[in-house]
Amino acid sequence: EYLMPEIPLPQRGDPGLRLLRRVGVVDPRSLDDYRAAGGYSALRNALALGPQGVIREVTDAKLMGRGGAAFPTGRKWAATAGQPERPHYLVCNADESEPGTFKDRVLMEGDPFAVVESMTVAAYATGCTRGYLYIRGEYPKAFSLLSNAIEVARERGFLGRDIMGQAGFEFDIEIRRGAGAYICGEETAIFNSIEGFRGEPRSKPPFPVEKGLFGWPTVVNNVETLANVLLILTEGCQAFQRIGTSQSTGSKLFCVSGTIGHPGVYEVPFGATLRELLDLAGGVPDLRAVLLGGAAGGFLRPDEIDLPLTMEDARSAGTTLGSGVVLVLDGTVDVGGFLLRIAEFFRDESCGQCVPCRIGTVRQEEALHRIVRRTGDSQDLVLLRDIGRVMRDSSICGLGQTAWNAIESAIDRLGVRL
Ligand code: L3W
Ligand code: SF4
Repeated sequence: EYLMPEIPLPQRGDPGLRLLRRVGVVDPRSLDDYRAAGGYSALRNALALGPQGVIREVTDAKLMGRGGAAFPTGRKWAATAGQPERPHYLVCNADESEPGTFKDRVLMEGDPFAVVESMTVAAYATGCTRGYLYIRGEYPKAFSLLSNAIEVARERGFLGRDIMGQAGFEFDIEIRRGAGAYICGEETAIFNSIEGFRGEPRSKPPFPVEKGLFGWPTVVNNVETLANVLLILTEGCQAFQRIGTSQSTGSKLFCVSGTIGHPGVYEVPFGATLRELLDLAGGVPDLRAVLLGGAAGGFLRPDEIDLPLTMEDARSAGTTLGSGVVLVLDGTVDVGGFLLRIAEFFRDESCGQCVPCRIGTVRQEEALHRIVRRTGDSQDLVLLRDIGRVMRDSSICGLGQTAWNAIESAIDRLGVRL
């Protein structure tokens, strides 16, 4: 059993912040509870709108992916729906392996029927008959609750044939569990893993929307992205867009961890500042830095925490919101040791398929170790930058391309003297 992060529910009573509205409120094993709390009204609305109508709503809501890359969901769905070949597949990416990320777990454990319903809506819009829920192996409770939700939904006519009485609408879900590899959260590595091959990323393009699982057009969406779709369909895209900013619409789940009073998952509208979020989580008297966006993200200094939390502001500040990681470091943290831990993580998790990342992550850790432990010479920093540039420019996937991000930002933006 893993420790459940504290879930404050400041969003309750606030009509704008509702991704977590059923978490801690409904019994996650009960479909009746779920329906009494609004469950399956989004799918009913989707069936009335028709597949094109659903894609239009999601596009007009300007929903962007919440797994880190912020790709427009409507564009992804339209691209898959438009592929003439059949079958189409849907994959819900519930691998959630980014260090400091635990938001999808809260949704899956607290509102598992919403995951099933949102996958069914996505399948309806994009013409998928089969969906895979790829969940990290370290989430046994979420796995059990989701397995139950799928089974119950199937028994009650919410999965299978003629779903909710809609003649000809057929869709079912299979769960696959990861086995501890971070890289299996990369969308094409998921395909290989499901197909029974080593979990190694494929080169893109072709993008999954054209050639994905088993070579067929495939939609891959993160759990939180799909949770937003339910809100768009029940509230309408106009109401959804009123929350957040003109470019970053809706609200966002942030995983606040590290040296802070009340670590946990917090839902705030896009545009709330980092300072407001830190205050909501209990504040930090002796703030040293915040790692925003995870191991692939970047550090912010204490004088930068008035940054509005939006995709566009994070980009302008040279970082990313990534998967919602807000990792707080106060004056007690050994920053050099923390960076070494990040380097060790990337060295461990590189799948080894391409040379720049396989060798680069090892050399990066070695050079950083010499610098932090003061056993090297002045050339080590030059070497570190060279390795970082090569990994960024020539690795196949995001792991190698971003393995130097946090370390570079600690040196250049935080002014950490190594
Ligand atoms: C159709 C095109 N589709 C791109 C699709 C692509 C994918 C999505 C984003 O994630 C992030 C990084 C970290 N036609 C398309 C297209 N797509 N062009 O859009 O694609 P891409 O390649 O920009 O990014 P990505 O490799 O999918 C990288 C974050 O992931 N990360 C870790 C995340 C971890 C979690 C978690 O633990 N829960 O989310 C590590 O790098 O933030 O920004 O679907 O197919 N022309
Ligand atoms: Fe594997 Fe790293 Fe290459 Fe990605 S960049 S394919 S993780 S070796």
